[in-house]
Amino acid sequence: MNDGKRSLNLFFSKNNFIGSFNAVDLIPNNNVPECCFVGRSNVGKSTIINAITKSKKLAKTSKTPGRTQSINLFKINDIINIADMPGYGYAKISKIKREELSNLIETYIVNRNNLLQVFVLIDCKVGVKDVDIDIFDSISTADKKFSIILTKSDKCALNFIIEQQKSIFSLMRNYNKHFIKIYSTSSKKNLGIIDIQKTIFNLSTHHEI
Ligand SMILES: Nc1nc2c(ncn2[C@@H]2O[C@H](COP(=O)(O)OP(=O)(O)O)[C@@H](O)[C@H]2O)c(=O)[nH]1
Ligand SMILES: [Mg+2]
Repeated sequence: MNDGKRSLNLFFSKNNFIGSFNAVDLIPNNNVPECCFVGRSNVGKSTIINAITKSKKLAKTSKTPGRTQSINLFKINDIINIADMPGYGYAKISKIKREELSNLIETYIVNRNNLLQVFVLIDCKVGVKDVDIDIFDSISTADKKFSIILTKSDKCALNFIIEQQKSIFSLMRNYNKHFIKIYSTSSKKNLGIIDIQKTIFNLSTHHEI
């Protein structure tokens, strides 16, 4: 097991930043399998990408919500891309900017043909909000697969996490064609990160584009 862990870490430690894009047409590497991390602003998208790649600053993290306003693309081991998406649902940016960002996210989900899986991050303490449901709807309409990652589990008691999972599972009955599974994670405590690594690793090897 430890060896598996070490080789996964080695796999993910070979990574590079491809670029930052504010239009889907501009994103290169559309022949490489890709997964993306979406979720509300400040939910922990960039932090989990750093936890997965075992790097401190591959993806820029921030205490201030609403910072990332473009799609940041990373390549892992030359064989799979990870996209760090702009956060949605942040109230303190203008309505126009908010709409621009949700259009960018939606266009990406619909048109990015090499996108194999979407990870939707949900803050364990906060749970699912209407803006998250909009994203589940967009992903299903685009006929893409998604999994849910509960983040910041270090902030919640185990019972609370279990209740949160139960309520999400019952909501997911509406999405059974596209929903895959729920992961419970803490980037801070390195919990559940290896399960995401395994999934991404498998995507990189068993893909069809
Ligand atoms: N306690 C705790 N805080 C976290 C965790 N992951 C991220 N954070 C914090 O949440 C804030 C937002 O994280 P960030 O990755 O920038 O969120 P993003 O906007 O979704 O990319 C930062 O202050 C992080 O340190 C976690 O697992 N546990
Ligand atoms: Mg971010």
